[in-house]
Amino acid sequence: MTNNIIPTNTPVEFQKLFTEYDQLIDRKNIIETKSNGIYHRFKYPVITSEHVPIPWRYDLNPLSNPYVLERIGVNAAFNAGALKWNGKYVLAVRVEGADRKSYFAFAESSNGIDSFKFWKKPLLLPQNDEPDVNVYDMRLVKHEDGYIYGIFCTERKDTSAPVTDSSAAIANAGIIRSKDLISWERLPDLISTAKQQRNVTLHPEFINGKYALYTRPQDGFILTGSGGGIGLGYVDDMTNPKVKNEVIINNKKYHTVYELKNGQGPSPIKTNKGWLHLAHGVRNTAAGLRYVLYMFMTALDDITKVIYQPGGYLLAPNDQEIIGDVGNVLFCNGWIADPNGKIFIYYASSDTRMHVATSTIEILIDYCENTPEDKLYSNNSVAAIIDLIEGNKGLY
Ligand code: M1P
Repeated sequence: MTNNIIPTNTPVEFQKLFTEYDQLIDRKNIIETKSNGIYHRFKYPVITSEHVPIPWRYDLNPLSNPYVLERIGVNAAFNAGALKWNGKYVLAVRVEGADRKSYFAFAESSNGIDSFKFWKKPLLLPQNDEPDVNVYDMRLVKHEDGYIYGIFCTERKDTSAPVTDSSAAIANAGIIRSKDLISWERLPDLISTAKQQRNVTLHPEFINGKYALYTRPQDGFILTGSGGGIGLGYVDDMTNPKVKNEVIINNKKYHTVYELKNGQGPSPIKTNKGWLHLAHGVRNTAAGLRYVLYMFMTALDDITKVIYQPGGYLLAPNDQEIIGDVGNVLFCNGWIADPNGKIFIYYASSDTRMHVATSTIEILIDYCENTPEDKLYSNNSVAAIIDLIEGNKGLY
């Protein structure tokens, strides 16, 4: 029994909640045997809104809650940062309440694929002078300076917008750091020249003695305007996080899966062949925006230089993943590489739930090196297929 905290005299309705909850947490995940060879999906999501602990949602006192009503609803649990910590697979989950406010809550699992359990309480985020209205999409990265950084989007109302626009918002990167994932120090928000910043994360190593930050500068809250692309800039001191020399290292491009916008996912993983990057690419369709995940690699001696970029997507919404609060979206801001080379890709579907897909460093390098790049014209795509067919002559 996962949550043996209900006294035996608890009304049976409350006990039922805990029993069902425990069954969900204890459910074993099942690897999908059908695979393209690049990764394996799993049958069950690893975290959903139902994984949020009962005491966070219910008043368990029968006197004040005689009808066993859920008092604080959860809308979704998605877009989690990830880190291997004390031998556990730890996710910093974006939990979104029924009130539309997101917050962060840590959950951990021993094997990375199932039995994720939330820690005792969600994170009460330290605030700067201007409080965050909403926070989301934390990237967790262990930097070589000895700190674990949590870089997330902080959103506030755009007070310069006309009063008729009640939705206008400004997004920026909020930054916290810790040495134990328990006590967190809030640093100033990112200082950059862009009006909006989302999808910011930290390169895990110093570059020429400076912190290197992946950014995504854009003009509007949803639309990139003249900005967009995955940027890279440098910061001298994280306690005064002013980004300098920001350049775009991976741009949006016409008629690709990242035509409208893109964003760095988690911090890149170092390999002996280069840095592995996972990002999201967005295009427009008649049914709205479609978010997919794609990969690229950058050079070990120059992290601004893309050395491989397979054409198309690595992962796109599949079956039930297409449906959710914001449909047709895959988003990833957390992955974990084990010392044996196994990789756990924690991705969210349709702004609703968390999944895992597994692969290895070796396979993802092979995927990046040997998948034809997008040559931007249909006929070039056909030429790549014909090359493959020719190469396969006599082999089947
Ligand atoms: O709704 C899809 C995603 O939209 C945003 O992504 P981007 O920053 O690329 O525009 C984010 O708000 C993300 O949380 C969300 O999943």
